[in-house]
Amino acid sequence: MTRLDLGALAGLPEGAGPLADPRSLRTRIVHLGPGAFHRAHQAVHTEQAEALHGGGWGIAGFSQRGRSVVEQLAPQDGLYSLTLRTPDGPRTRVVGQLREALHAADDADRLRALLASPEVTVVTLTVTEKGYRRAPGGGLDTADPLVADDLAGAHVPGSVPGQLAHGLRARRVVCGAPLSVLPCDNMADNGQVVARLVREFVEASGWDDRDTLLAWIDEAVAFPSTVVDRIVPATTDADRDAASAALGVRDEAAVTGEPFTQWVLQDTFAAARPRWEDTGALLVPDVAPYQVMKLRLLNGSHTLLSCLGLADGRETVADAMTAPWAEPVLRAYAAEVAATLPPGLDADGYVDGLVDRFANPAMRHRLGQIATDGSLKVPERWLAPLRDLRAAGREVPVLTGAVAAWARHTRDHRPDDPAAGRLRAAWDGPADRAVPSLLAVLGAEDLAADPVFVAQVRDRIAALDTHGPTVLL
Ligand code: CS2
Repeated sequence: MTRLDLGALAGLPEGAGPLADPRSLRTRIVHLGPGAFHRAHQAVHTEQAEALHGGGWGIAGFSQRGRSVVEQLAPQDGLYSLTLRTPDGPRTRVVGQLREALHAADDADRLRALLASPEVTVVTLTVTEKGYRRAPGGGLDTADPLVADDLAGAHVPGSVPGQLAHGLRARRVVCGAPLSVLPCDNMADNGQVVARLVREFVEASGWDDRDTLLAWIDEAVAFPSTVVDRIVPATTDADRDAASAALGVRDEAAVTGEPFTQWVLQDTFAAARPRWEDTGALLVPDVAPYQVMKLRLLNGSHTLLSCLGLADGRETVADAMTAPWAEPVLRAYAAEVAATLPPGLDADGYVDGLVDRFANPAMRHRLGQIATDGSLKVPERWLAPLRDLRAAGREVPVLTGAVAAWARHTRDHRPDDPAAGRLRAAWDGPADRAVPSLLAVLGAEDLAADPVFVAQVRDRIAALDTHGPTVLL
């Protein structure tokens, strides 16, 4: 089978081509981390805006670590297909908005040149929680080896804060044109988080122009916060085969996702952007209400389902949802957390939607994928509401059980987590120190120092060991 590329577009089945002609685009957006999620979400909204209004909003995607995404996309001229798993069966079509598939280190000069170009007015990021290189307190982790190398003057910046800071430094000198930097990862206040990391990088850089650069960033660079939502499982060989069969050409870069999509953007842009609001995205003054609802209800439920489901021998979210404990546990979790959401949100309706989305039998979203990097996800998803509720004097039985479920997961599996070594060490040390040590890995020294909470978590671990997930009810 020949490979998908620009030359193959004319031969695609009816309705399977890009919404906008890829040849009419130029690079106006730089994206860091062009993995499956970006390709199934922001790139698709951008293509829809392009089809409606033009503008030539092509994207240059820069992979951060591995090279497989570049190897899949570059021979295909950046083209790939998105298969939506709708209730009426899969729908596959090619998306053409990604015009350059590059690597941040191999193509560092191109990255810097694009960030300095006045043609580029938007930078988006999906680099996962760990890609931001934050220390547990939230600031730049200067002890992270990539950050430390960058601060020591590495010629090619390896960390995301380093790449952004170098790019902005070049931009100020080359054109000084305003720019918007939009993180699209699951973190509260993600815009402010990135603004702080970039500033701290510049402050620590030792560059002689750092004060001028910081003043220019304040004036010319916006960091809108965003909330992104679409369930996008890691692509499997079977997905690639099915997409290729539907297209009649081989697609090594195929992605799949659910039909649902949400994008909420803080309306504080500094420069031109695609009209995403005409593609269903919401532009609002403050994304926080949407952010807490999504992080705490959707992502929090996901993490809970992954810990409980893997312990129950389940493989995917949909498979876990067929367990008798799953929906009652999700609803009990949501009922506890809902008290921490801003007033006026329809939490019940949101949870009904989640139950349907999670149960979609056409989606094969592996629990093991969600369980990765738990030490960075748990604080955002569970500890923020847990602290809010405890501060209000409320009981938190389900969240305590959730923390216990995660603790068991770190005990019984070898987690794929940047803190894997410290998690293992917590269990290899004295038994009575295991729970406080795990909480310390989460950056929750306050909870680790609370003997009542520690005893409750320990009790719930034992209860889960004996009785399974229904102890959360
Ligand atoms: C998931 C998210 O892997 C995870 O941690 O909770 O990737 C989730 O599928 C997306 O945020 C949905 O928008």
